[in-house]
Amino acid sequence: MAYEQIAVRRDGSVVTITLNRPDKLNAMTGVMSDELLEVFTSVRDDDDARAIVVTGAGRGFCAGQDLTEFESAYRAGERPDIREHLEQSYHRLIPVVVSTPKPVIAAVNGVAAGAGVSLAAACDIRIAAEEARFTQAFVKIGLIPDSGGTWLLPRIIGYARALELSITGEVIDAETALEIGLVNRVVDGDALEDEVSGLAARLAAMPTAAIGETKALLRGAALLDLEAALHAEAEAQARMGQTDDHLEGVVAFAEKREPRFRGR
Ligand code: LHQ
Repeated sequence: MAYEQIAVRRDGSVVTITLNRPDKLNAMTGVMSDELLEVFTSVRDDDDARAIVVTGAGRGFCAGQDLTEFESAYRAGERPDIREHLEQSYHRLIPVVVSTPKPVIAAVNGVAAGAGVSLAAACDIRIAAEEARFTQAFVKIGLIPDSGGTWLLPRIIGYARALELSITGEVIDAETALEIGLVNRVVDGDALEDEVSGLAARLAAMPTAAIGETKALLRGAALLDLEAALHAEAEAQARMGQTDDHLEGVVAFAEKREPRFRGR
């Protein structure tokens, strides 16, 4: 399938999605959002796709909403209906990224701004190039953090830091992002692709059904008390106990060999 604003590559069971508007730092348009939604939706049901990488072409990861999409309306003094725009794009895309039952890695190759930070935050693991920068740019144009920004960021870096970044719009570099836990690792820009493809391949070889359940449990646990979390764990563990991968894992351990997991 050919896409207009993203590129999709398959290496074995790893799917790499590249935001592909490098001249505009991969700013998000309606087309890009629809294309991402389509890939994430199709990968969800594809048993052979077992890890996903999201990255950007050129020197940006994603500069957030493409502000030129509304430019002529703004210049004419009009106030666009942002609610409708959000509901049509980010409200469909971000929950699908977050709930994808496969490991999703953001390879943050360059600047991430606004909804670009939300997209990275919706992924499970963020590996940043040294050149990466992050800004909750919304406030600089008189907006609040949308596209999940109020929900995702505090969960990753805590309330105080999320609030500070959100009300200042401060641009932070990759090292600072690492210090505050916004990214899991920072690597030399030239090493980013190898680092991420190695991690993605390792994750794709894991029991990915258990990874999907773990993601859902960790996400849901914040809303539960301990008793309810224990119950949810038992329900999921009962399902995992029935998988081929659980059997294979235990047998491989007993036989002192590497397990061969298949994601079911
Ligand atoms: C861009 C953009 C961009 C278009 C760089 N759009 N062209 C949801 C719903 C509805 C409305 C509003 O918002 C939202 C959610 C949001 O995401 S709001 C936040 C939107 N994003 C921003 O406000 C970030 C705007 N961009 C910037 O602040 C800077 O470009 C950053 C800090 C990202 C990077 O700065 P530089 O490295 O200095 O690059 P640059 O500014 O020179 O940009 C390079 C090119 O990319 C340039 O185009 P040009 O044709 O002049 O070379 C920019 O115009 C274009 N670009 N961001 N969001």
